[in-house]
Amino acid sequence: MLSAVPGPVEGLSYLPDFISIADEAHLLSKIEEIGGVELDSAAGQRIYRDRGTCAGWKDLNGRRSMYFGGTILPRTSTLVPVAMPPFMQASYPHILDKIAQLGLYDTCKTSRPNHVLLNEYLPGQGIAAHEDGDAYHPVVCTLSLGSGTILELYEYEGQATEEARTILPDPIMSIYAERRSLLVLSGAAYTACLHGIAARQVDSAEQIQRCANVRAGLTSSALPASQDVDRRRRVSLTMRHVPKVKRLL
Ligand SMILES: O=C(O)CCC(=O)C(=O)O
Repeated sequence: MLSAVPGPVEGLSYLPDFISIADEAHLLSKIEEIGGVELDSAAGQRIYRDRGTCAGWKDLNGRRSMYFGGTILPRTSTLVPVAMPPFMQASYPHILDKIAQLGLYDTCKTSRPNHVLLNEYLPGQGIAAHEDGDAYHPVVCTLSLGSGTILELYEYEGQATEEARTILPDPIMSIYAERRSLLVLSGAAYTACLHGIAARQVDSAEQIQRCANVRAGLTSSALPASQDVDRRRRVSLTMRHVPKVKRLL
């Protein structure tokens, strides 16, 4: 069951074991295939193939990312749609159907996310605190594959204005996103906070125990109590709904 995570910020929900171990292995192998990495021996550089789905790893801010569903035009926040790969859409493990069943997107035209951003984090990599912005319906679901991590929420200092916004250095709340879990950001967590992942090799037992979902007993029983946890390669699927979609002729 998707549970609201109690804490100083409203709008976080968490569902451990959203997918099975077999689903996770299947998704990771399909992502590997569609990532299409090959080495350009002449230039000695990695080349990532685009297989007609807009997919293929791209280097972005020191880690690899790719997206499914199409490109979002920055000026108009409009999605130029491209079919998702079958393993996201029409076939096993039916992730987007499972998300639709949670009812989080019932007010959206298609009742489900239409855009998926994949981020790969190697141990020691993270993502700087940021907001997702208003191109999306303000409900974001993140599925973690391969490794857990700690997502931290940050606030702006005082009455922030668009021009002068200082981010408070200490997170206001943290969540342990276990592998195979679904984390949902909505409400104030989406609209009033920033989120990020510290670049670390290991999450200490203390850091994990501070996480609001761990304190509330919402994590899976497989999470080791009072142990440091090494980060491994993690692939996250951040699923969002873009309300404005360009009609293709
Ligand atoms: O990988 C994650 O869990 C977070 C990703 C994220 O914040 C983003 O892509 O905007």
